[in-house]
Amino acid sequence: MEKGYEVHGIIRRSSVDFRERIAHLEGRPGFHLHYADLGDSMSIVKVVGSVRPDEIYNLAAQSHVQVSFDAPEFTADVDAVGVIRVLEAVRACHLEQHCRIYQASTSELYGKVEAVPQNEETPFHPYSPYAVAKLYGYWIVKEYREAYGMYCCSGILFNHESERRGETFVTRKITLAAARIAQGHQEKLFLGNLSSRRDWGYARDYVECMWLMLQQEQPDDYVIATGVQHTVREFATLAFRYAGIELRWEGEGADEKGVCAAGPARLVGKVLVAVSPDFYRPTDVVNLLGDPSKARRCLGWNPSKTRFEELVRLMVESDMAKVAGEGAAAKIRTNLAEYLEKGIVK
Ligand code: F7E
Repeated sequence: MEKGYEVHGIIRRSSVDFRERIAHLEGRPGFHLHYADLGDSMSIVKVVGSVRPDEIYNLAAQSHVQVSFDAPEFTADVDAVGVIRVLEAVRACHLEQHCRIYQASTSELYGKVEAVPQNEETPFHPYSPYAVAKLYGYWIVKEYREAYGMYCCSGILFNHESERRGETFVTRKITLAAARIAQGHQEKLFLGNLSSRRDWGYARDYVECMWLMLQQEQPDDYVIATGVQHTVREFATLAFRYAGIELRWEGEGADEKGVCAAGPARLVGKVLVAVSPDFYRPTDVVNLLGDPSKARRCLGWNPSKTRFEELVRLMVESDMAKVAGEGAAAKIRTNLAEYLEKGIVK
């Protein structure tokens, strides 16, 4: 919207409304929402036909890797067949020579990695139902580009995080827990594989790159990453540090623990982080590191705009404020109950 676009988004019908992450956009001129679902071809055809978009950004997916083991069929329907529904909707509306399409592909395609770091030439080895479904999306986009001359691209994005990240992905789970523990609202954080390595970047920077991909003369696929890798353990250490808590790691494997070495007196010596095998995956991708040279060279994109430390700081600061706000709101509610009881307010 900052670029002056009129933006049409699709939302799914649900009995409860979770629109917190776009609440700041609703009601703005040039921002429109439509009910549609990637599992329902006609709904996509109707929206594409009425809006006649210049650009489509398909970020819709069942995007949680662990959940894809529990819901593999749904994941395949939305993440694989959903892509063809978008491509076919564009063709059905005779927009294939006009509308440019961005497909959110993923570093999970490299899965059980065959080389480190990974670039556009690295062989894929998907290692979850999510990754297998996304691999179909990647290839069908390439196919439609070659078969019909459509301007469609896949961005092979490595993990991109922000203050708005869903609370069950590991980064946000950690920053929110660090903020809650620091402010006395949570005792302990349970995680899975602490040694898993990821190339984490800032979503805001990556979205800029998605847009750049659609502004080129020729469509192409690009790896988007920072080229820097950290473990889950390192992310947690830094996040707790920004929340005012120094962690000391003890033990190994399922017995590893993050103990409070320094911080608020009530926490020192306590186990704040522990491992729970509930968060282990049947197959886990453990060594992702992207090589963003092509995006830097061809798109002029800067992979180091927001560094790892800055990303963790932004996320922790946001969650510290959020938790403090929730705490204040809870306190107001408690005071109100007391005032009502004492007849101070009616
Ligand atoms: O896991 C390990 C976990 O769920 C990262 C999605 O956006 O990025 C994301 O996929 C790592 C894994 O993201 C916990 O085993 C340890 O090795 O944050 P995550 P992801 O699976 O990398 C890619 C690019 C996508 O395309 C996906 O859509 O962290 N881990 N302990 C944990 N992960 C979670 N979720 N929870 C834990 O407690």
